[in-house]
Amino acid sequence: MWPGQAMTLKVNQVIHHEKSKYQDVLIFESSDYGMVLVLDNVIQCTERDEFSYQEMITHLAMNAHPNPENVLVIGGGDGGVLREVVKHSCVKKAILCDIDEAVIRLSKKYLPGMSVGFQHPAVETVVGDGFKFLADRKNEFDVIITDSSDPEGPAESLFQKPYFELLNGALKDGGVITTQAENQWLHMPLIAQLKKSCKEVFPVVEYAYTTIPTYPSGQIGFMVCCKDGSRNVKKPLRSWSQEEEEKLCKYYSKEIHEASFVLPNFARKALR
Ligand code: AAT
Repeated sequence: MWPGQAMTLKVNQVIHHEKSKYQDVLIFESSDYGMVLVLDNVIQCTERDEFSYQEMITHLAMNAHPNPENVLVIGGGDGGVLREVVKHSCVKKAILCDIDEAVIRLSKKYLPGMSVGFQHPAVETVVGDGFKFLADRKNEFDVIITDSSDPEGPAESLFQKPYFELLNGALKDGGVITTQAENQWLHMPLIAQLKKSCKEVFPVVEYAYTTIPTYPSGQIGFMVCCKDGSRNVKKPLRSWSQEEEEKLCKYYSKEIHEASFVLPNFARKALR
């Protein structure tokens, strides 16, 4: 998905390598980025920079909702998004549905700083396909976060309109979603198509992005959508005090929330 370019990390040691039912799963210890989780040759997270992605994909949605009590995470088997979700004391239930038990099992063993999210009492874990899981869920969640791998592989269906229709149906009134929405330097046609599909389902659809050295081209975006047409998801509805925010988050702040929706002209034009 990124022709003509590659990302290299120095490997200290391969820790684990297996073919799961769905994908090639590799965990290695890098020289400078800590432990790294790789699925089908694509870096999913490193201990050094994961917080940027996990905080942003979570708090953009959570803080665009007035009172998120029931939260669903699709994908996210490393547990990092759950760790962020349960930082919000209003959360009563957080369900995670990842297709691959191997990701959950290995993250619990080798990525403790992320999988700590599974230990919270509000968390329930389901192993299964996110698309199928959503088929039976109606009017149940305040926030749904799709922390999925790229569309080539088991996550393909999570980038298409029928999936957004299922998300919409599973949300309560006023519900908010975020989804992993790729890189503006590399995937503009894909992002434009994604935005179009979301716009056919949700009245509010906005693209935001974060910086992260170990994802292709150093950035990754999110589609943030809301069922309530009058909501401005670009401004946090709720925020922590600066002191709390600095204790809880290494990347996200209320200022970054707003700034992350400001796009360079080439991207703004392509997504208009
Ligand atoms: N927070 C780490 C980042 C990820 S993990 C993506 C997860 O999505 C994986 O654990 C994978 O098993 C899961 N997944 C893939 N397809 C499905 C599906 N159909 N249903 C449920 N879970 C699924 C994302 C990194 C983004 C990388 C960007 N290049």
